[in-house]
Amino acid sequence: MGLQLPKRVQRVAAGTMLGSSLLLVGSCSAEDKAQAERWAMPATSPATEQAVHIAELWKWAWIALLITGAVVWFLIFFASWRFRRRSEDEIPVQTRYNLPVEVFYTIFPVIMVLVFFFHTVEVQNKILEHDPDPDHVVQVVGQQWSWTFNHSDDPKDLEGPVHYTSGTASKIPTLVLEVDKTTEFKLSSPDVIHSFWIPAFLMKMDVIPGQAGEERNSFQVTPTKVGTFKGKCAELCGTYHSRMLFDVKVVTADEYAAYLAQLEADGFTADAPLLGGSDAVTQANANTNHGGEE
Ligand SMILES: [Cu+2]
Repeated sequence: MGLQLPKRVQRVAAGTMLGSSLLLVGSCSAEDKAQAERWAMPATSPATEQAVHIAELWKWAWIALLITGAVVWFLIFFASWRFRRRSEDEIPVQTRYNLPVEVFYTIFPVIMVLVFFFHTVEVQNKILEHDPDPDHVVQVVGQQWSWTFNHSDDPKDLEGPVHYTSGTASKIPTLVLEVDKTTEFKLSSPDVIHSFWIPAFLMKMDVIPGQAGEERNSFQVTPTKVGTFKGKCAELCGTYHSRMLFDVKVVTADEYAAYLAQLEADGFTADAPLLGGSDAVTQANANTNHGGEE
């Protein structure tokens, strides 16, 4: 019994495998390599102070898993080579109930899960930390099927006057943020659950109806890179879910002030944040939208 290939065939097979895996490694493009170096995270990330913690957690999780993989692969190949069947008439020792091995493979995964859990909770607490005194507050409204961004004049007075911009069916809105300043996003939805996601920030949060103003439906970011990023809705929310895109522009302090002044000059000012629903401006401003590429 047992498939015994001639030595020559074995050698050719081993050579082919080695050759093709070297070829695979060698054929990686510069883009593949850059992607591997950032552990397949978006090229523009991490673009906030908070995202750095997530990028680190992701990286170390990969490293831990690759080490685990290497140990497991080694054990598989070592055991199947070392304890292979060596002759036609004898089968290798059939070991059962090896207590140390069983204890090892029961306890070790539990320890790994605990370590992952500990670091995940730690990072979650860091990225959900609320600075009681943020520099800016933006009330983000996700509504079927676009976004409204209300920039509060005074971060302390959330009911007060705002400058806003709103997307339409044909034009996606732009969320403008100031670099190196902490902005708090307060999420609200007048209809269904959406999810506010800026991939370069490595962070998304569901936009839950009925939670407007609640701390648990808000988070803060401190963008560290000037530039334009993409945003989208990450929760299937209806027919035109795929249209819930937006741009994010991180700008300098002067540009941010100029942007708010421009919104005001163009009449995109309200006494209170527009929270969608009957307030919904998505359709109302269909022709005069301030999509914002000034
Ligand atoms: Cu949505």
